[in-house]
Amino acid sequence: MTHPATHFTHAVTRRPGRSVTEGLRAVDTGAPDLGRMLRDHDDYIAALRETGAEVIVLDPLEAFPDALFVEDTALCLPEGAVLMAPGAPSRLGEVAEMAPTLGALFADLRRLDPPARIEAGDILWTGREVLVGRSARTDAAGVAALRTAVADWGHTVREVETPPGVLHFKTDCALIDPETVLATRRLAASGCFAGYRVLFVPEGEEAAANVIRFNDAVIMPAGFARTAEAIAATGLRVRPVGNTECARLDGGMSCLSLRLNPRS
Ligand code: CIR
Repeated sequence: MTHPATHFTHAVTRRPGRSVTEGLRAVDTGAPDLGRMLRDHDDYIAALRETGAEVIVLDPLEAFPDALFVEDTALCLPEGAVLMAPGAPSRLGEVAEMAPTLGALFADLRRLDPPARIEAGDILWTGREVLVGRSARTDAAGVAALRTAVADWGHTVREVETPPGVLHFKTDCALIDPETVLATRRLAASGCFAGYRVLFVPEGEEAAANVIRFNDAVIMPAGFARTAEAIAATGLRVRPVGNTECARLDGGMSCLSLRLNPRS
């Protein structure tokens, strides 16, 4: 059965540029290797296309080192899209760069404005509700602004917590189907997934929690065998993609795309 929270006709991605070596990171583990990152990015796009999706590939933005992490710029819902107000000052300008692309895909494009702060990496739409994790990037005003923006589309926003030290709420969880989330124990500990089936990421593989369910596939970072096994046990096709270079910038599978069903 298809559902608009897990099934998409389109994805939007952006190629990394040379300036990606200046991208934000919590801990410096060395500059990412652009060549390897580009190869992994090609494979990511291929993985999306294998599911039947049309993938829009935008040009790099050298002025914005983190611009490949397009997910943070917008929330796409069946009724329309909402442009975010990123909490990282260096990322604010990415939103205006994304607006024309989404404006061409959605007749109803809304925007959230600073000083409210909200990045869509903190947002998980489960089909039933919109979960938003308060984090170092997303504040109460951002959550409130989103709540107002999507109310007349019939969406309920529930504020949850992104634990300290975790960049975004979705760094540590993903939707597998409308009833099931993949999550780390540290994220689920707050009880935020009461009412959902939780598939726990095996201990030591916390970096594998950021996956995307995209049509028939779950696209996940390569190198996490136990998580891959747990996901495969649900009957879904597992599609690994290398993520070593984006991981240096705290980025993963969800960060690299906007997933959507255009609505004109
Ligand atoms: C940042 O710190 O903003 C980027 N280096 C990583 C963004 C990852 N995006 C995401 O989790 N949605």
